[in-house]
Amino acid sequence: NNHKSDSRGALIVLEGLDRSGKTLQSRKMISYLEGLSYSVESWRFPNRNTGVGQMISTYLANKSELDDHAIHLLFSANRWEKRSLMENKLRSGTTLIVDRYSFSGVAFSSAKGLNIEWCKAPEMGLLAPDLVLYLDIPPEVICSIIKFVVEVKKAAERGGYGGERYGQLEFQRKVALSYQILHDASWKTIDACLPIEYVEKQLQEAVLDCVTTCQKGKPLSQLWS
Ligand code: 2DT
Repeated sequence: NNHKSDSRGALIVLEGLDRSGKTLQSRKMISYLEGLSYSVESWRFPNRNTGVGQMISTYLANKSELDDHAIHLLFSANRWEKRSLMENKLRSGTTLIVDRYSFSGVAFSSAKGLNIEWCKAPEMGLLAPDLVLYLDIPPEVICSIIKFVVEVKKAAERGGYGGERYGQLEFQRKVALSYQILHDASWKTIDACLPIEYVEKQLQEAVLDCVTTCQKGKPLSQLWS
């Protein structure tokens, strides 16, 4: 049984409220790992390039209405349609840095009032991340930073807290609470109020540790089963 020595890439997920810095930090992690000669890819959910992804995108832009349960299942389907590709990449040694995953799915839908167990059910059997990095920043802080930036730039266009559907402070507060319920052993919470360079440093340590463990053959597991 040489299963234990099966080297593979790591599944690393970034979670956090809108504008908590996930996209910036995922870019930084990619260049960090590339610099160390790891094979690594940047992914994000929703993946708007599929048919399902286009329906999600239309919904997020407020150009369609969908029942809360229906959109929840679309977000989940959007992960399921990428599951086997994801597994192949990981098994072939590529590390995936994923901007949002099932935790966004559950946090956002349960913040709308859907039952949390109902929300988790369609995620069961998707690949479990080896590491979830939660960029922790209070919604009030994000909100005041954005107001400040908007004033400085007088930029009306993508101005408010989230140009898309989920922009309200009240709603982001609920999402933050939902995220807290989802914490488990694979989570590492990073204080995203700290300076960017400091956050970056902390992420690098966590990511390197995780990539090394997976290289040594940590088995892949599944979500919430
Ligand atoms: P971006 O702006 O990061 O593309 O996110 N969302 C996301 C859900 O409600 N359920 C999910 O499963 C996922 C992955 C979070 C788009 C918005 O979609 C929300 C913000």
